[in-house]
Amino acid sequence: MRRQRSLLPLVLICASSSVLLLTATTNADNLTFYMKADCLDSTNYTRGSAFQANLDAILSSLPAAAAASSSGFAKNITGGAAPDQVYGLAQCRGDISAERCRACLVNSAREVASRCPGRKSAVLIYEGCLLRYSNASFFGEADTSNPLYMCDLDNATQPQFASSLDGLMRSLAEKAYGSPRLFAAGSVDLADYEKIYGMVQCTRDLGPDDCEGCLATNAVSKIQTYKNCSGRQGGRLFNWSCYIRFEVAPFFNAQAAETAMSTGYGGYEEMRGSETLQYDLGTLRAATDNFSEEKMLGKGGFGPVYKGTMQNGQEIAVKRLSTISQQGLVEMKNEIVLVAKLQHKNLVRLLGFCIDEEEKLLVYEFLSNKSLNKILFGA
Ligand SMILES: *[C@@H]1O[C@H](CO)[C@@H](O)[C@H](O)[C@H]1NC(C)=O
Ligand SMILES: *[C@@H]1O[C@H](CO)[C@@H](O)[C@H](O)[C@H]1NC(C)=O
Ligand SMILES: *[C@@H]1O[C@H](CO)[C@@H](O)[C@H](O)[C@H]1NC(C)=O
Ligand SMILES: *[C@@H]1O[C@H](CO)[C@@H](O)[C@H](O)[C@H]1NC(C)=O
Ligand SMILES: *[C@@H]1O[C@H](CO)[C@@H](O)[C@H](O)[C@H]1NC(C)=O
Ligand SMILES: *[C@@H]1O[C@H](CO)[C@@H](O)[C@H](O)[C@H]1NC(C)=O
Ligand SMILES: *[C@@H]1O[C@H](CO)[C@@H](O)[C@H](O)[C@H]1NC(C)=O
Ligand SMILES: *[C@@H]1O[C@H](CO)[C@@H](O)[C@H](O)[C@H]1NC(C)=O
Ligand SMILES: CC(=O)N[C@H]1CO[C@H](CO)[C@@H](O)[C@@H]1O
Repeated sequence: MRRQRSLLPLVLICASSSVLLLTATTNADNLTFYMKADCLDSTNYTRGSAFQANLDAILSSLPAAAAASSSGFAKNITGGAAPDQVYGLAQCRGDISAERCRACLVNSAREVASRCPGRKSAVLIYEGCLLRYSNASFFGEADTSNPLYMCDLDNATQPQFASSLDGLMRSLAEKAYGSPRLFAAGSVDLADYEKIYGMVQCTRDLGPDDCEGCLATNAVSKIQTYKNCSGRQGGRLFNWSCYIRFEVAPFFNAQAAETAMSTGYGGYEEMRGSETLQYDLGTLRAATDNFSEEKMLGKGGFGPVYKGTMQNGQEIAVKRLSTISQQGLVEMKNEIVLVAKLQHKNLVRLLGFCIDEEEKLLVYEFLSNKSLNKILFGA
């Protein structure tokens, strides 16, 4: 029998060379559990400078922007040009609510200012969120620094632990880099009433390939052998680009994680409930001359696509999903997943949708060039 997990487990925190022993609460709910701050550049900005004003602006706007985005992620650039320009990135763990996302990042913004006062570049990682800024662009660039790790002091006792963990983490990594949120979480049965819970994620500015590199090639294959994590029943390995964690107790919201993995767009249910994204059928009829032949741009696997013009002049593309009732919703969900993936590469934006008794419609921004055709009708 494995030992009962204590309420205040000892956690070993190690950064390349320094080794610390800390007593900390690592319970599931502590999203502001502090993992690491790094004042990346020793150079200070000038007090009262334009850089500082831009930094203040970006740090105060990013938490709300990330929380408001359906993927819990935001990046922004303030200031017109170097040297006053500030690049900022904020991201929340894939399974947490907008409210908790915002709270976590507001905390980070405060904490980063006190841990790295005056610095031109810094990053702060909490369990639930990551905040990073710099005077130079780092978007889309994978970080290649050494990973940091934290390990439970308790050792796993089950003989099959290592192979089960390996299988779980590999499958999660594969799911994560194939998903728009670059996030996956799940569990595997270990023995009666025992499971291993795992989570993996990359920062959402990375492309799938860099995410795969960070997760599969590096982190997942290292987690069990990395320094003092060997044989432990829990651990985290992370750098500024990706993060993996495993425990023998649940630490994520399984249902929210499932939703995040399947749509990456904040969840299908969330979309249904979201007022802003919902279009009224009458409005879309009016915009497309009641789906007239003349407005039809073409026909794709899922149904015809019409060009529409909103009352304010905005041009849209409306996809009318074939109404094989039951299947309609499945198609729609697939479509949202597809578009969310494409959205990641900034191709075409899904503006919203309309679900009505007889019609299921997806509304995109209208692009006059080929990429729209490719997306709407398939390659
Ligand atoms: C969360 O963890 C941090 C340690 O990083 C601790 O200071 C804080 O009090 C914890 N919060 C809660 C609610 O347990
Ligand atoms: C930067 O500012 C911090 C805090 O004000 C100070 O401790 C540090 O010495 C400064 N670094 C340089 C290089 O001026
Ligand atoms: C970017 O930052 C500026 C300045 O804080 C803010 O006004 C703007 O709304 C932000 N944009 C996004 C997309 O968050
Ligand atoms: C950012 O700041 C560092 C340190 O002052 C400087 O070396 C670098 O050139 C700056 N980068 C940009 C793009 O301004
Ligand atoms: C776990 O195993 C390591 C190495 O085998 C040992 O040094 C350590 O004391 C063990 N930890 C516990 C809590 O038993
Ligand atoms: C991040 O950490 C991994 C984990 O081992 C390391 O190998 C990698 O070089 C770092 N960066 C990326 C993008 O993988
Ligand atoms: C729109 O077209 C449908 C048939 O496709 C028709 O039943 C409906 O009356 C039309 N509505 C308007 C406002 O023309
Ligand atoms: C053409 O497509 C690219 C993306 O492939 C997009 O960035 C650009 O804005 C499009 N041009 C027009 C005129 O829509
Ligand atoms: C038990 C164990 O693996 N201990 C190692 C922890 O890490 C330090 C520094 O890397 C090693 O010296 C120990 O042998």
